Amino acid sequence: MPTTPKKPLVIVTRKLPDVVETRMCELFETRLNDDDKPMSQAQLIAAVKTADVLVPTVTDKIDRAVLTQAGPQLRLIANFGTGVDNVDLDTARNRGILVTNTPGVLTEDTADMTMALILAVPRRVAEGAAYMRDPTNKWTGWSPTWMLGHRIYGKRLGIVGMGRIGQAVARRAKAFGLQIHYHNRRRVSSAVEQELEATYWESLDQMLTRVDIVSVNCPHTPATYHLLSARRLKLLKPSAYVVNTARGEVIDENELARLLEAGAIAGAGLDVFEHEPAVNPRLLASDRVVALPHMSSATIEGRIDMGEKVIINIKAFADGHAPPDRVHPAML
Ligand code: 8YV
Repeated sequence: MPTTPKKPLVIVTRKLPDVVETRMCELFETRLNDDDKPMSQAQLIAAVKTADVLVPTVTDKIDRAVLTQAGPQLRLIANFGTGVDNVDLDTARNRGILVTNTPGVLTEDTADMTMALILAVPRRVAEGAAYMRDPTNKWTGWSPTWMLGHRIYGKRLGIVGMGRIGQAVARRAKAFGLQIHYHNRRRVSSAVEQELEATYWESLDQMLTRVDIVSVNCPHTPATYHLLSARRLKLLKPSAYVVNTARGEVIDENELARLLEAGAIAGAGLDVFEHEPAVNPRLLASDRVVALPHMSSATIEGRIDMGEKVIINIKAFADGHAPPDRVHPAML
């Protein structure tokens, strides 16, 4: 009689949408985290000692200290997320552990939220909404000189990182009348440049001196850590805005806070922070900042799509095939 292959033991570090968890439990021997409390390092180590597959998220640091404790049965880290800066990819590769992610399915949602911040900061959307909600304020009606923000139509947007999300931001921004400028390791195809009427800047420094709004849309890798360094942030015009829906680590957050306080930058729309979940209090204190709790990809549709990608990667792996979303460090 043929034997049924053993189902892999899959440990999921955070609560996922019900439909995703149900399907995972049908397909694999799955251990869930019902109370959604982030795992401690000791719990992560215990998980990698027994799991065949680990499903972590951005809140789990799967670093060298964790990976060197992994048992030989751990063969796949199926990250629930596109960014994989939470995983030490070199150590994983050296130990023969595959890493997969969930690319593509959160592009449009993240680009929508980026556009929302590009609008919200110059047009003071959060400030206006907070004013109306505050019971100590009594709105006395329209005034020609009150709540004036800045027009975005006709301004220059500088996109740092012209991958899937950067291009999706550019498409939206173009429709709002922004002129698209971008910096990327590689120039994108001329067809894409033509569609977006986008200007390529090989020099990030030069682009920063010219743009009115900067949008960070590149992954966080060793090469992009503090890409917007103190020196580069100082190149921005005092009227410029900074929007970040990628990773906090790409910007020198302390310097950003300092420049905002000094009035050397006009404002910032931030969905991500350098030391999450800690947020620099100087940023929160500034009325030039719209801060969001890392929610750019937070749609139920997106989370289910991410879960489906994770399931497809694990299923392919369990069936002896190459999972489709393998992460190759050299390609990051
Ligand atoms: C996710 C993200 O919500 O996928 C990413 O890279 O930044 C987020 O939008 C999170 O990472 C899930 O792990």
